[in-house]
Amino acid sequence: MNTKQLAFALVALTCGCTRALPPAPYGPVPTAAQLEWQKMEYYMFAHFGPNTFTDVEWGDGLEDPSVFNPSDLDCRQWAATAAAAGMKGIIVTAKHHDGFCLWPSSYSSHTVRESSWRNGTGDVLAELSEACREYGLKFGVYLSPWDRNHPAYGTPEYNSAYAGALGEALSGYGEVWEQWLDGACGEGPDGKRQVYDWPLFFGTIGKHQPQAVIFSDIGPGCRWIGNERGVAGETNWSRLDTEGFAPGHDSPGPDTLNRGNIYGQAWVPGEVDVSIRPGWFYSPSTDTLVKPLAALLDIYYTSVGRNANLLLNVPPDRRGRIHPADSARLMELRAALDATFADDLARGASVTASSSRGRGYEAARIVDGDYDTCWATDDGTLSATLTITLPRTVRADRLVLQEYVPLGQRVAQFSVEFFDGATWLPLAEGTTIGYKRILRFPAVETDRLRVNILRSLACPVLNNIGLYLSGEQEKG
Ligand code: FUL
Repeated sequence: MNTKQLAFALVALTCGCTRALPPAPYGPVPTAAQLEWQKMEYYMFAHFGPNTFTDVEWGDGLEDPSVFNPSDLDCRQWAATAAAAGMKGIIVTAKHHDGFCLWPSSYSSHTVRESSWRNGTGDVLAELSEACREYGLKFGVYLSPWDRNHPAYGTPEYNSAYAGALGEALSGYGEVWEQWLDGACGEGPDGKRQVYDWPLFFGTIGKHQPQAVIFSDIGPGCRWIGNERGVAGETNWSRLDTEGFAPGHDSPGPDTLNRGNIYGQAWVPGEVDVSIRPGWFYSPSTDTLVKPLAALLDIYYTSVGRNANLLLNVPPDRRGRIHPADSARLMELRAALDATFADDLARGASVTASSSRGRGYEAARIVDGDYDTCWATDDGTLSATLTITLPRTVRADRLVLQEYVPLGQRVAQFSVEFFDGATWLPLAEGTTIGYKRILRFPAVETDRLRVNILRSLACPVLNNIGLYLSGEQEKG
């Protein structure tokens, strides 16, 4: 250190303006692609294929490919609907269990090429990927490993055919941000047994789309949440122990997938997949059974509100368009969420903490609207209280908490209190926070809140608190 540097260091020390050392990461942390994926929060699933026309959920692969014949396919309408709904991407069933490929795959004879749609010249993946680009949406593909049509299914050759099909879907249509590999197999005790070559499949994805987040029961990019009801665990760790497990029958039980593992060795955040209708595929019989707004709001709060992403299935109809009943409901959901989250009542609040790491990690960082600034305590401090004093008394019924997950997930227990003008009263409590936790409670009037971090596995690092009043409840 020269004299000038020494003088600078001394001045910095005396005026206390040296930045505190950043907290070390705790446990596994997200890759850049996983973090970007997590920030997307909400996107569309599109189940589309022969089942759309035959009223079945699991086609047996023996269906005549000519049944696939959308009368007026318009993938730009899917994309426009998703974008207007505030969704950030679309994942399409490029190949479901019936083996039918929505692109003219050279590894199958059960594809759009064999259908009567556009005399066999159509390609849904080409149109949808193009529409997603036009509307600024990410594009993802689902290719079911279980295949009820492919003649080689049940033999080692199937693995190379499946990897070949994957390679086509992942190299022909631009960027694929999420690859969906479901674990279903309904072959039954006397059915065909396929030993999947997962390393080959993952290698194929890595070769063509190294940034793609891979969904399966156990990741590695993101994991199934253990049910199709739209409900992540109230406790939901983004860590999972995957050693010794495989997607499908060999995955951990649904309860584990629902909650993750507190000390899991891998970063595998949860994704909630659920359909807006009773089935995954379109059927005219469900036109009147699109989930009501209240059910979709519940799903939003038990997915995005519980540290998981929401993959909401909106199945295109027999024309090849999103049905008006579904799009109307999506717009209602968007309006309700916008009405709730447009105005952060905690913006401009003053925040103090029972403990803070020092310069650069002050409590005020959690209300500055910047994702990458945070409040943190000293390394040894595993519990702390944040007191949020609002600029004025407000009415509120939603609280958003966010941990800065680029440094791992830490908080295991917390509570929230509010000041009712005379005394502090309990408002909410919970276990994990993670990337985002949204607490719903009956509306209160208050000008002060306390967030008590009661148990953290390492020093807590929070980057955001938001307070809101939902439009829904105000309407009564
Ligand atoms: C499951 C499938 O069996 C269902 O048909 C649906 O595609 C769902 C999203 O995944 O594994």
